[in-house]
Amino acid sequence: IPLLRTRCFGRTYEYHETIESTNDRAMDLARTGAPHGTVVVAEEQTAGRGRLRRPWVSLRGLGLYLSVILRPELPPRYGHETTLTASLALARSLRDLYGLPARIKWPNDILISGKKVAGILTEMHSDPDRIQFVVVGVGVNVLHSSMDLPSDTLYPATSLALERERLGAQPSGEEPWAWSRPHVLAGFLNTWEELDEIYMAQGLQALREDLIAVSAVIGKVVRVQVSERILEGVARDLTDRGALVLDMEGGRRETVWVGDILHLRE
Ligand code: BT5
Repeated sequence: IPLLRTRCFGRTYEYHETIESTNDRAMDLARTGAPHGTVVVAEEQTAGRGRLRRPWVSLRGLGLYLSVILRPELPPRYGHETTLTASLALARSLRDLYGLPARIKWPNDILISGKKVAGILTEMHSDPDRIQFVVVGVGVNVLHSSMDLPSDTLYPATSLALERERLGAQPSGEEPWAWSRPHVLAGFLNTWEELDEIYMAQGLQALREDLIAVSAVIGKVVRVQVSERILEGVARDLTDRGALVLDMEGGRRETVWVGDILHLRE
């Protein structure tokens, strides 16, 4: 991986031309002891998935599909924090290295100008009181033209290449950060390892302000599916643990730990 500057993320690395799902492969590797920071990358997935078994469209040569094994020392109820750390790392690397206004649609989608450019799927294996490992799967639409993008999605889709063209975004910084999948991958892993170290040492609260600053939802009216319930309210805040605080009609407050944002508006 060119320009990779990490100590641990991506140093153990597996590459596949084609695979069903990088998450399945990473779960298998993790079960047999693969270390923290192990990365599985594929050129193409034949059964890429999102949450709740929804499909993730994974086209050969156009997108970045990877999974990372993490071994945080946490009780299982805080496993979702790794999703937020990954979301922040991806949003930040796209902003800092490519000049793209990437935002987080809590907790696991990356949007640019309101369209979905990447999604994150976190799966974990744990004992009752301790996480054994977490696999964080990330799919990014990199080189897709508008014809390559799925159109039957919950949310309109976009790619880095399309947004670059539309916004005239330029890579910034001293190094030439190319619009190629290996560069996107290296920039993301470099940023993620830095944030993961902060997270492991100080907890998610150290990233809370940054998460709020690049949020696509804070301050907006949102409709959130929480198991069988649908909540509508103003997304007001994130807690130190990354839960979403909603102000509901009638002044009631709800804190959502896991949910799916179906709709947002100003
Ligand atoms: C996600 O789920 O957004 C998580 C996607 C994670 C994919 C990665 S790729 C590497 C690793 N291996 C895997 O098998 N998965 C991970 P969710 O929030 O449930 O969103 C899924 C929805 O996004 C679908 O139902 C579609 O509406 C939409 N979608 C599917 N493919 C898309 C794409 N390429 N671009 C934008 N939206 C897409």
